[in-house]
Amino acid sequence: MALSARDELKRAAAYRAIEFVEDGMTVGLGTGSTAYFVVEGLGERVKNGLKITGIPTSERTATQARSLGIHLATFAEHPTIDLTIDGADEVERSTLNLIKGLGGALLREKIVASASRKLVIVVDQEKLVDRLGDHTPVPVEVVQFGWQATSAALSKLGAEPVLRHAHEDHPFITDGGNYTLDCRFPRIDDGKELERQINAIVGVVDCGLFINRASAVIVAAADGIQVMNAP
Ligand code: DER
Repeated sequence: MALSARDELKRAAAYRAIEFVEDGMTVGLGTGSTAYFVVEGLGERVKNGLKITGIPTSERTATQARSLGIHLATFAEHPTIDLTIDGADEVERSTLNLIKGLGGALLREKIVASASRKLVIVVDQEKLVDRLGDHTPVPVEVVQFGWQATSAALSKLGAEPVLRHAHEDHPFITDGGNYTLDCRFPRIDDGKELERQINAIVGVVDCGLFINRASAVIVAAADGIQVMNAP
């Protein structure tokens, strides 16, 4: 089936990122439609003899990786990860700070990112923004119990929290068994401080602000691929 123009860009960014993967690496495998192409490309290289160990950031990524013969492990065997390749929902041009989580996997993604020596993000050009929050709400993963009170506390930070649903009257449940509140903020000037305030709220597990975490961002555009390195 022919790929859309946007999927071609996502695939191009993904295949460029795979060039960073070396034999013997432990590789964090991201989640989402761009990370899908990363796992696809790694599967091809594994078929050609590449030896890697994958740490998946979601059950769906684990299923895809297994189907392609990629050896998976847990943090028990590999507490440190050499390189994680993942997507993002927004990339702030000037800082490479990210909003992640629209794919529903922010908690495992952030745990894997935190345990990684390098985090390479793969996006198409539409994900680039001048300021975090320009296009995307900040996903916040919260425990189910008392989520309404947690939502009220997030509103006090200036957010408009919306409970994410999988179907009409079924809230989306993350791999970790939690809810997600998508929080649109009017303006985000200090992502680190906002992340601290959000994560200080009782009931919040973590949020999709990935501040000072990306080592590099690979951006695919119609006129080519750009590798942006963190300042
Ligand atoms: O949830 C995430 O952070 C995922 O990486 C995802 O939202 C990235 O978006 P994509 O599906 O366009 O790659």
